[in-house]
Amino acid sequence: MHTYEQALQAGKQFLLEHDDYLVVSHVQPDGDAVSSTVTVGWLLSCLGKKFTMINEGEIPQRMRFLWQADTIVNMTEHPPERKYNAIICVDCADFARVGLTRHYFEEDAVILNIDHHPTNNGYGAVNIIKPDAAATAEILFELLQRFDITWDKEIATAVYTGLLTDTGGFRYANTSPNVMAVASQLLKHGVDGPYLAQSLLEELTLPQIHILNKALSSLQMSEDGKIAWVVITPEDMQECKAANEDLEGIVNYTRNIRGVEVGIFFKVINDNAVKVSMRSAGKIDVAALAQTFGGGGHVLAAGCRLEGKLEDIVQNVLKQVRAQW
Ligand SMILES: [Mn+2]
Repeated sequence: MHTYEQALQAGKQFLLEHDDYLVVSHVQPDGDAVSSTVTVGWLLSCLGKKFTMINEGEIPQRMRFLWQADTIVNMTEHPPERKYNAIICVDCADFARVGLTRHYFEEDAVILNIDHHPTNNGYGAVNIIKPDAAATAEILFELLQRFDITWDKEIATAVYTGLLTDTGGFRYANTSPNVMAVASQLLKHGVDGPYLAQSLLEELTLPQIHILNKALSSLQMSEDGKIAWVVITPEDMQECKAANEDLEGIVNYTRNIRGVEVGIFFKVINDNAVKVSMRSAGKIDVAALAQTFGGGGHVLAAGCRLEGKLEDIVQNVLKQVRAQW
């Protein structure tokens, strides 16, 4: 049987036997994606390896303080000039999540796939997948333990950032005893927990406040009070000078209303496409719901993208949600 420990050893081997690595994470990177990218980069630099860190798009401003995060190549600004043969994918549930960075991969490239999504299909030549890990950063902590390296505040901060953001500040159900044990180790290396919580989870930019205001003004509830939803249009985005990263967390307000079972955020992309984010209070499996629309995610947090007019999509989604009980 292929155990987790064997996977970690195979991953270690992969990091030792190649060189000139490309480290990639998923499109629209979150805290875990950025922290996992720089953590692998830091480890490779300790090993004296050549490496390039890349993402399809921009790294959110609030994560750029992380070790070498400002050197992560933004692919939209730097199209591929050459290709890489040894690829390390972090926090990518399936291959498509790497987005356009795949143009940097040699056709016969070997991939090390490190991830914690239960839906990961093992697309790598070597796969380290631990579905009960709260974050990819938690797996990386365990991988780093298998190397003879000296921890410092910077790398501990990077790993902690992934744990902090993917557990919603150590609050979600994935906050296991192991998460707290790892966080405890990282704090001993000098991580400033309150500062990270403030800058990564609490602090809001002015565009964020304005777009949140717009979203909350659009709030609607079903008659029985079990479904709540908000809508954001491209005009709202423009008016508030908001970027996609400013929308993070908005959907939670709908689900957090007392009595609500499913909260939904409809983000109008254009006249014929809407991005739908769903959150469940626990009774409804929104991943299954999203799958019926061609999307996916976790049981309590999922999403999909639908073609059509906003009004039709809202009615269709509400109908499907109601069909769940
Ligand atoms: Mn993650």
